[in-house]
Amino acid sequence: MILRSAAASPFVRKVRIAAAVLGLDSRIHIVAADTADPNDDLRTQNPLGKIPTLVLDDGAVLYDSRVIVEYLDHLAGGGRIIPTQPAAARFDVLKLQALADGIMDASVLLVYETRWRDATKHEPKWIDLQAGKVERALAVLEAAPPRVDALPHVGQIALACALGYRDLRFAGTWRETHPRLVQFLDRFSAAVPAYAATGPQA
Ligand SMILES: N[C@@H](CCC(=O)N[C@@H](CS)C(=O)NCC(=O)O)C(=O)O
Repeated sequence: MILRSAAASPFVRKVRIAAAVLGLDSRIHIVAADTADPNDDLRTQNPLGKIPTLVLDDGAVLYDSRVIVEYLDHLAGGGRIIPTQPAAARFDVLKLQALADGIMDASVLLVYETRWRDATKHEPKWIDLQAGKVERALAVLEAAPPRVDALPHVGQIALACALGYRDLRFAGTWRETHPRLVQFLDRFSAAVPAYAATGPQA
């Protein structure tokens, strides 16, 4: 399988950690994609031109990290990093993934504001809207941080990637005010070697 990727993408990192903890990483070949390049064949593989995009061995394509992690979990037998039962546990995990993905989405949009728009055209109200999502989500998570399991579920993986992206692009400012999330990430990083192995500098 081929994973269209970029080293800094937190969504790609989520997929790579999921593949590693499921023992599937050796079956995935990482191929860099340039989402800004109209000639990159990423846009024929995924009309949205987004990463992660996974090209399967038979040429079929899956995209969106949530779909890809669901597929990887299925390949590994199912119910490994996305619980199937009890339903309450399943939806808690999926909700945590959605919250962490939301932090990543808002953070990526903030990065794009500086990448794609001239400084004179930055829109403070829109920046505040995105920053508020991150702030509120981090506050909710700080109040009740998830535990860390030896085989992490996809919610824990996504949260680690969201925090890692805040470290990379926002100078880790979240650390000062979220000590319980710092502890979560320290524990996650110690329990899941794939976290360090998939970092942007790795
Ligand atoms: N919901 C998507 C989000 C993926 C995403 O936003 N990826 C970014 C890179 S971190 C991207 O491809 N950006 C290029 C674009 O939006 O055109 C997922 O979970 O895979």
